[in-house]
Amino acid sequence: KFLTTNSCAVIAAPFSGGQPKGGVELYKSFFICNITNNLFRGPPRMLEAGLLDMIEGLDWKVEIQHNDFNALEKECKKVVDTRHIKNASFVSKTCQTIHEQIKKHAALGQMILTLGGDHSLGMATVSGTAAVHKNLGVIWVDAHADINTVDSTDTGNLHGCPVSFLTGLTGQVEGFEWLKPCLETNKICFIGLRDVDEPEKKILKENNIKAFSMYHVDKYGISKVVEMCLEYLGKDTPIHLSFDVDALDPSVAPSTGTPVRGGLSFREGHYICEALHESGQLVGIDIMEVNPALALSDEQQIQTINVGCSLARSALGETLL
Ligand code: 6HN
Ligand code: MN
Ligand code: MN
Ligand code: MN
Repeated sequence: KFLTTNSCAVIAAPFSGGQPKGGVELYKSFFICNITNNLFRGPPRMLEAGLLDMIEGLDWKVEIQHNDFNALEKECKKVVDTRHIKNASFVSKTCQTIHEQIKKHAALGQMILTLGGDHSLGMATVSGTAAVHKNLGVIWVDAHADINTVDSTDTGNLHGCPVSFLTGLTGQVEGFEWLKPCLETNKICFIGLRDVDEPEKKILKENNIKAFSMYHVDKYGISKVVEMCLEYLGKDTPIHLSFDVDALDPSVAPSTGTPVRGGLSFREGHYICEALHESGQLVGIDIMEVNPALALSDEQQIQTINVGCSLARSALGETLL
């Protein structure tokens, strides 16, 4: 009811500037992975696995937007970031680019699927859909709350901060003037949390933010948790799903930058995607932090790429029957 086409814009965002580990960004493989004909890593590996055909098979028209941020990265390296947050200019410029792309596609009434890349890209994806879909609600599936402010972050990695930028909790940050607060703190729900920094806990409490940790998933079951999220956000709310694959248990999605034990099962993760598809309220989907370069084996790598693809398919309407 919020989309006016059956077209899905797939935004490939090979970007790792929001955190220190390479691999979520690379198009070309230089070392690692000896699986056959392996030309791609990072998000493009999900494309290589045939994701676009799979999406077409679900009766979507697909439009793909490729990106290459290598030149931008070199340019940004020359800028000295004075603040303690890392790669601020590179993150800001990349996110601004992706934000514009998403805004354009969302304005055409298309579904947006963004393949990350690290989760600092959430600044771009949520602000992009929010620019078109008024009163946007967000379901942020993650082991982490990603709500550190520029003052509270102890790592300085911007993938731990996107939610505070989107909500304006961090205040206007120099160099991020393009990004205006676009998400009310009562329009976001977290699912899967289990590694939340102390200052983040305080921020969540003080702002009364809806958050379901793994404790709540165990306590209520995933179907009840998703139901409570949908009820909380409301039926008239377009929804953006930002799925960090580290929400899944490391046994399900091992190849990611900040794995935390005790996560969602394969089915719990997919259930979230299926239920949100069923709601008819989805306007944007992020599959973030798939990092094939961190796999300890080809098996782990393929497993994580495949789970990224299947989460996307579930959110786009793949059914089991
Ligand atoms: N992610 N809270 C930690 C930090 O560095 O601020 C971890 C953030 C992880 C972010 O997984 O998208
Ligand atoms: Mn995240
Ligand atoms: Mn995370
Ligand atoms: Mn931490």
